[in-house]
Amino acid sequence: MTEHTAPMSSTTPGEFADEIRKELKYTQGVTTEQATSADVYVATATAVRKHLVDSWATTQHDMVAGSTKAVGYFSAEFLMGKQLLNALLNAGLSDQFYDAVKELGFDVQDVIDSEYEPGLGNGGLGRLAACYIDSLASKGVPAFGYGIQYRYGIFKQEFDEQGAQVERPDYWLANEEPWGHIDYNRSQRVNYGGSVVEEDGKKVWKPAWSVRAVPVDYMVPGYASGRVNTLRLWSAKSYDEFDLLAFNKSEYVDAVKPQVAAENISKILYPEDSTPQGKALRLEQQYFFVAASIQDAIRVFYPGEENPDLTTFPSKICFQLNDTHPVIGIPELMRVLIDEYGYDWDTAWSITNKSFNYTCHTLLPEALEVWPAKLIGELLPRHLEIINKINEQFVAELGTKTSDSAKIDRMRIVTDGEDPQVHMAYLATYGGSHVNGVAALHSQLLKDVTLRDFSDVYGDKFTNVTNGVTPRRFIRIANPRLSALITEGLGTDRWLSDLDMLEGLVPLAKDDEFVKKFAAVKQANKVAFSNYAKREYDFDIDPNTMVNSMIKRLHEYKRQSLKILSVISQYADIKSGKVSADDILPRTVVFGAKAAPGYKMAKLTIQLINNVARVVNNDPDVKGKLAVYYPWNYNIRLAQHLIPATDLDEQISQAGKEASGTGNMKFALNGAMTVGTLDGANVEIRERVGAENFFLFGMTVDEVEALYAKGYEPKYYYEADPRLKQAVDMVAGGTFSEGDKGLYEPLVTDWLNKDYFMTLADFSAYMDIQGEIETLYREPLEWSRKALLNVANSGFFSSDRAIDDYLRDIWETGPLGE
Ligand code: CR6
Repeated sequence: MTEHTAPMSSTTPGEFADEIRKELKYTQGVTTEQATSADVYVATATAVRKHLVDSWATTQHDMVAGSTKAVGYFSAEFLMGKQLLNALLNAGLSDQFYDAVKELGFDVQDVIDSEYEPGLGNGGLGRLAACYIDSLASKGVPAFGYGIQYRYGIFKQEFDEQGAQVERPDYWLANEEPWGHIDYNRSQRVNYGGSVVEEDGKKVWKPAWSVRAVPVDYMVPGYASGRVNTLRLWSAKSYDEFDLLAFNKSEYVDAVKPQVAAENISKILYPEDSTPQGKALRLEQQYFFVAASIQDAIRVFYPGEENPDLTTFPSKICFQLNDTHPVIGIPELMRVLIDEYGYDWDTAWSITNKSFNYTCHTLLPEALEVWPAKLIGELLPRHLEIINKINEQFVAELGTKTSDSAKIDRMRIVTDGEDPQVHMAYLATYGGSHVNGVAALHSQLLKDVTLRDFSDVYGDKFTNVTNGVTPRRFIRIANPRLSALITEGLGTDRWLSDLDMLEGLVPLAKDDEFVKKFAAVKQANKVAFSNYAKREYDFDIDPNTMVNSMIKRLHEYKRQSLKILSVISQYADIKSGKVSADDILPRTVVFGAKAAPGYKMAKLTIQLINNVARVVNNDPDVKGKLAVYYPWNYNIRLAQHLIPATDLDEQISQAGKEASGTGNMKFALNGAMTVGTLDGANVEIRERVGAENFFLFGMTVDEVEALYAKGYEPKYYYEADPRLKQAVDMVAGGTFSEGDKGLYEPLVTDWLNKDYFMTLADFSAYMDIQGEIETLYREPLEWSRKALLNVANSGFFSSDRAIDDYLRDIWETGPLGE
């Protein structure tokens, strides 16, 4: 007997079909006969929302009326992915949906495909935020996601004839968007510029301009919790409809200028991840959503109160700062408490300190945001004063803790000198209660290296929360075949809200029949992916080859170069007949990655990959043995299709550079084997799944440091390994640029002379482990057994567990009382 705990609405398919018909008619004004798949998608979304509204209202009521502290997750990015299947699952309407759509005479896939994926994030950090609000709701913890509803999300990636990345605007809001509810009645004013004056001994900020922040609310339904939280994304609107005076002079363009400027604030997502963008507009965006959210939280938790007692604020809600982007919230809350509610500095500081916590997502010191004080002063003059005062207090406090003046100097939140700079990570560390890294190794390195001085003095603040991913989207929805098999194996579907239960599969790894079923699931997923790739990209992927994927942002530290050099080497070996036809293990290598538009090396790497794909895929000598595909515009939808179909996953960053990674977790949970370095969360994945079930290679953090210290010379490695030399020479010699030796020159020069991330130094180890990988793959049952053990031992990487860690160690709160 299988136990089913998944939510199940009592609505019948026929009733749900009627609901969809009604929405078509009364909301969209089309008859079922006139309707298109896109209409049916919108009508279904509207109908599902109605199923969730009561729980949404109750959750909000219980949150405000009760005494459970809520969480405000502040994030400049929420990479939500498509909403329909997730909402249906959590509303208990998945089965009814399939039947209802059929009854209405539509193709289910067409309806699902009609949803346009919102791209309001760059990569891991934004997707993590989406997983966390899913888990918070699924645990019944009252929470808000607070962010920005960008009008243009991450660019759409295309490749031109030469294989180079072309960025196209992603005007996602030009499509019907049934999920967000724009609430003009709960807008907030956000001020900028101007100056600070003294009035009656009080500092008064006289801003020069303001923007209206209008909330767009998205329901965040929990899985099997009966709770629905809110993702509140702010959209910028102008107050000055237009300047009539200018208009009368027929200067229409001038008349709408302020309006256009104001609305620019939420217009576009910056497409850089891991590198800060020191642009004024970016700071405007950061302040915009944070200021609106803080006012909003006060409105929500002290409804109608003129003079709320804000000393209770930290018991109502705490704010998590997702990276440094929302750190301006610290001086903002100070300003609100002192200037608007009349608290003294110390009281305000105590409230602020308890209200904020900070998650750091990087190890690269240059990736921590630093703003010129001058820029902050121009845009937020009162905040700069407050930041300076925080800095003075901090430096004085440090004086009582250490006599090391050089250290105090290094730690200053605002640097000394002519052009002072504000260190947002330092402000966050001092201004909040806790700082966490995102994997065990990362948190250790934060303490030992990146924020070492701070951990010396404020050691208690530092903690680790290893990232996690939601099993609802990344197993249940992305991989229904595997979900069904897990449920069969465990005799229950409760694992979907308690992922540690996957351990119950460990004994089944000894059962050959079960392992064969598991292998059959993977094979079916590969066939499904091959069909998808044909439909979407016109690729001809052979599902009987090993599917080997590398999907993530394009970054030098992630080392897509290492992968493509190895592919080139394999290609050369097959072509030269060095390996006999019988020894070749047919492989399909799939890349997915966007590069920041201004990141030249990354873009050149994309071009190289595309051209290697072109050469390899058109070469009859390697047909059926090696193929390379690069589906453009990697997004969550593609991830949901590719991850379940992958045999081998690449996590090959230079040790000490990837803070965590979350793709690695999704792959392990979907039964891919990983080839990886001891970096980020790979370390913990390997510990949990077992060293024998993980393909480890490459230098460790210590070895990397030692090599830097010794003086790294990439040419030495190039000369030492003929496979590497051949691969680099082929790139340099024009094999992948129709004889043009200039095209990849910047890449080749970098590899041979600088190679900061030591791709060349790790190349031999990477090639050597391929033998081990291929040997195991030739034993399908053993491979599948190990892959199954990856699934069984990866329950720890659920975002539900990560949220438990945050609740226990950082937020000190939990589910709403009944
Ligand atoms: N780029 C890290 O690089 C981590 C995510 C989420 C990143 C990545 O290793 O898994 O955050 N960092 O914690 C930043 O965005 C600054 C990322 O996504």
